[in-house]
Amino acid sequence: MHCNRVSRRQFLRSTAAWTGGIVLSGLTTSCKTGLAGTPTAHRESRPNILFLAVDDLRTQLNCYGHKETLSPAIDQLASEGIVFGRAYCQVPVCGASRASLMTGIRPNYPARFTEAGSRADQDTPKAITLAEHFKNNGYHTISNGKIFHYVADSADSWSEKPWRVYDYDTDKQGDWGAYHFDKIWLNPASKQAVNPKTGRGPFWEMADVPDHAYDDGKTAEKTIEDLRRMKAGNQPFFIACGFSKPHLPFNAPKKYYDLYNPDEINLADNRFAIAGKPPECTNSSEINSYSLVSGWPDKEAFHRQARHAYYACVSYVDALIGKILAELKTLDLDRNTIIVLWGDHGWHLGEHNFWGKHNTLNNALQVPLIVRVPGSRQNLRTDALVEFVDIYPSLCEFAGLPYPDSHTLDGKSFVPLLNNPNQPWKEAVFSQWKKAKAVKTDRYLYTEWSSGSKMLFDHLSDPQENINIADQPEAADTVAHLSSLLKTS
Ligand SMILES: [Ca+2]
Repeated sequence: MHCNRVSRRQFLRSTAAWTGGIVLSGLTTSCKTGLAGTPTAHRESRPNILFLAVDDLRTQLNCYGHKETLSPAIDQLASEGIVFGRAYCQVPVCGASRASLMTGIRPNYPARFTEAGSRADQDTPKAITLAEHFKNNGYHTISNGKIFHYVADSADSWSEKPWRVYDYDTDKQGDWGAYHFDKIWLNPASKQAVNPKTGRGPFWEMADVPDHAYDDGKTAEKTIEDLRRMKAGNQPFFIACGFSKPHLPFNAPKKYYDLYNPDEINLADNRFAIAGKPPECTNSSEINSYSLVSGWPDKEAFHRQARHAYYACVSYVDALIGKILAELKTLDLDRNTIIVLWGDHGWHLGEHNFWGKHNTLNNALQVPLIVRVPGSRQNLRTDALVEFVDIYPSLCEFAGLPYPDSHTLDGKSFVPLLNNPNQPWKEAVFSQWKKAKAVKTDRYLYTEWSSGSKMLFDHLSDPQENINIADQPEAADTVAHLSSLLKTS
């Protein structure tokens, strides 16, 4: 097991502690702020948490080396904090990934965290979620937009009823388009192009509207209002703000599309099948539930349009994040607020002619993760392997909270990496997708299916994952080692 079991006493004796802006990692000190669990926690004794989730955002950001994507606000955040260059989600689908992250518990197919609609309160009913743990320790916790997949999941984690522009309590799988059609697609032309099988509109649109016309703009405004409201009080806060873009459909205000010249958008240069790909490794069919996916003059035109639309949504969300971070600074809350930004899983943008998530290729598993801690060193980057189950224990350590009593956290706090980003760290991180188990090490990404199929990529010689070398005789020892690692996960 990859657990990091630490008793409350051990934790308080050896953890880092929040000291009003400086992370003291590795010091042998008691928690300076005293025992956690006091419902009267004071603002100055605990850092606030601003928890920014971005749906379906892969590392398609300027600060991750994708220079063609315009993400100035996130890049600025990255320059003030630490970029995790090799962070991995536990499950490449919304609900399961979020449920795992918010409980700090790994998926275990088929028992828990396997589906798009997985719920933490159903799969792990006894677990205290990350937000609930902060609430129980004196924080005022707020959920805006998409944090859990369903707004009703673990709703008692929050001090206030979790907020969304439209209440998804009644949302059922498959009727998203019909249910919210007039709210999601704002361009009148989109309503004329409906996929007859699903009732959904186009996979992309641009409408000449202000930021707040789409849901994410309203979610940002609500979050800014909450920051102002929390500023007036003395209670530390944990505000989670979950944006729904760049999840399909790629709908964003026109001005974000206009940031890009479509003729200059580069396409994936490996738009071909993986050599030796097991049949179990498949493309996502999600984009096909929308309209305007077919009928393009050629494949390149479709690839270019889909990338353009994804980039526009990234820039839209980036601008909204910029507004929130500007308000945080205006309110002088930035000096004692820890910011965590994450995308819930990766996405394919035409590599191998794949679009979307739902497999164990690196593009579906690798995620953006950026953390800014006031008073900590800035402009850091680490290539240490970290995974989403590490976020729960890390935030406990940042805030000087003990780990929850309800369950064992499967992750390991990455707080020490802020002091030394290059130190030896985890040998491997683990992901699952249905009957596939995957392990990522420094050099390799290996997947094993319950059917016996295997897939191995050497990221040193083949970072694009174009050739599955699992069956090559010279890879036998590597496969045996990685397979043994999987059995420990
Ligand atoms: Ca997602």
